[in-house]
Amino acid sequence: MRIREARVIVTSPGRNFVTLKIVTDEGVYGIGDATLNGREKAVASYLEDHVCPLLIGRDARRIEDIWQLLYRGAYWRRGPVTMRAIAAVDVALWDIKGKAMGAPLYDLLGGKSRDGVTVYGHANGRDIAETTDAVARYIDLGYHAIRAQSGVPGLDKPYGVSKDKHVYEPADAALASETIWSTPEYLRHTPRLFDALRTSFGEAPLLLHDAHHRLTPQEAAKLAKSLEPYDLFWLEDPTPAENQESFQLIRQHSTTPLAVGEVFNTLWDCKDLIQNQLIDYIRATIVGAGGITHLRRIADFAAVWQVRTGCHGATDLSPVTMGAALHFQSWVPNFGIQEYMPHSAETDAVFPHHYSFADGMLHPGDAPGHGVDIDEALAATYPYTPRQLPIARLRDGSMWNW
Ligand code: KDG
Ligand code: MG
Repeated sequence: MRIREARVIVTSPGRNFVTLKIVTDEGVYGIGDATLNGREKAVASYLEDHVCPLLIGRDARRIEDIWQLLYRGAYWRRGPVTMRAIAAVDVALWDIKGKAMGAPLYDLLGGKSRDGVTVYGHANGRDIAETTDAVARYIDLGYHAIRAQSGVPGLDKPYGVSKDKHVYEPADAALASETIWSTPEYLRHTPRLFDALRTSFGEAPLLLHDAHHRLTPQEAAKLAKSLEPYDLFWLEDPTPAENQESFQLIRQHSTTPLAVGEVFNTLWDCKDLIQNQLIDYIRATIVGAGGITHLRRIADFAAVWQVRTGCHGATDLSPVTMGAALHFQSWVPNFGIQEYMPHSAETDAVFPHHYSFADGMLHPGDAPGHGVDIDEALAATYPYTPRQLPIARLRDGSMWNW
């Protein structure tokens, strides 16, 4: 089964997505997601100019060899652009293999390890009262796990608070919009938020929070310690995971579980955090970390240290990534949780899919491959719209981490 065609589809049904479609000489095709929020065209060019020509004529069944060709063969390894391009090819080829064999992806990986994939939803509001209302709505919808973010008094646009209560879409301007950040207010406010949530909802809901890389190690330790009474499922990205040894400082002060890795691209980015037991959940996902072939290696490595998966699942990861992630998470033995932000109706129409939500879980469906398709005619009606993620500055104008 030879690859006859590989083409890139850039579409913007509510937000931008980059999709790779690989077609074989037997007519079976597969699709993969290559979206890199705010930098979409870089991956589209990497694929079109450098990867697609390499694929033509190759045996579509040789997924591992093609993965190694793209990783080792580029000489320039790793990074968000390269690894997304590799992920798109890898996922499209797994999709083809599943369709050719008439098997859902979870069966190719070794079969289901669970009945459904527990997901967490995103509750947010301009203040604690609004976030409390949002958590109540998620509980009504059947969610057992909820991420809670709230506006901070004195801060105009804190991370994670959306205009639209259901779809959180931070890439909101053609050129990055500016936000102001102040850590002291945030550190005082966040324990009050979780105190209010536990008072309103008791012990049962699994509560999560994302600090989005904004704290220093000492501040992160302080926050993790102050959140201990509220028994979080996880505290995400408390500090940028560049200097990974600094996580030791957080660990010394708190037992709040830590989740890191939505910006990681390979096992090399997370191996120290995992093997030194500095995190509890690894957030790497299919599109960010080289596809199923590489994410499987990360998950197996993490299992040795009882670190569990918590795949990134924001709306900038297309339904193709969500579908593939749900098959992966249905199989992976060391499953933790899956992030879920439903896509808009426009996005869902362009990417018809077999996954569905019931009782706090997503189910991948039983269609062969990953079960997500693309309606190319509809996709063509949504041209690319330049959008970038915001930036953050401190009150004195210094650049900070958004
Ligand atoms: O594109 C950036 C988003 O994916 C990111 O800000 C979302 O942090 C995020 C999360 O946890 O979903
Ligand atoms: Mg995050």
